[in-house]
Amino acid sequence: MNCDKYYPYTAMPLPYALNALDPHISEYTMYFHYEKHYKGYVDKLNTALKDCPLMQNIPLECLTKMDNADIRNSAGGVYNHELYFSSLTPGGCEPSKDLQGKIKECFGSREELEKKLIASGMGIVGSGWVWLAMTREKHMVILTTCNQETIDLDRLTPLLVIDIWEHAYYLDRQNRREEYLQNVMKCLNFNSIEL
Ligand code: MN3
Repeated sequence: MNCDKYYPYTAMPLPYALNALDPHISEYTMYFHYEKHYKGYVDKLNTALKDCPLMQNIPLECLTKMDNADIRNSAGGVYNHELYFSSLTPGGCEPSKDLQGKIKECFGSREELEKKLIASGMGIVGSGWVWLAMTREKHMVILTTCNQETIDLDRLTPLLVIDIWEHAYYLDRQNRREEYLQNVMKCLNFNSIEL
């Protein structure tokens, strides 16, 4: 996640090359997504915080809940995208034994988990995010948020997130969101999850 926890924020380095997720997600899409959309949110957040000295010492996680819409949306744009890029890895990876057990306990199987992630992504009207998260009771759940909203980070630990904004897939797949989601399933970074 963001190396600089406080203002001024700098962009997280992409953990893989721009073309590393090809053919599931093209270099062209990753270029615009990482270089333009994500870095744009980092800039917007710094601009929004520039004249708010009291907000500059508040951690990013808390900024995602602020009343000020400029700050909240920009902070969500930074936080959500950093988790999204970290949720993907070239070629995907197998969950650890412990994680496999947890997935079985909460969803029945990895196949069922993937089906539910895809169905949740298909269910979003407009732009948003699909989250795999852990409750305080150590139960894994799937949640969705709209626009740049983040899940309640006081009550839930985010494990993976999938970007359902059209910019995440439109260049590659136009309106075929399900095809995008199927391809994301092949890139999920289960190694990023700590139980
Ligand atoms: Mn995005």
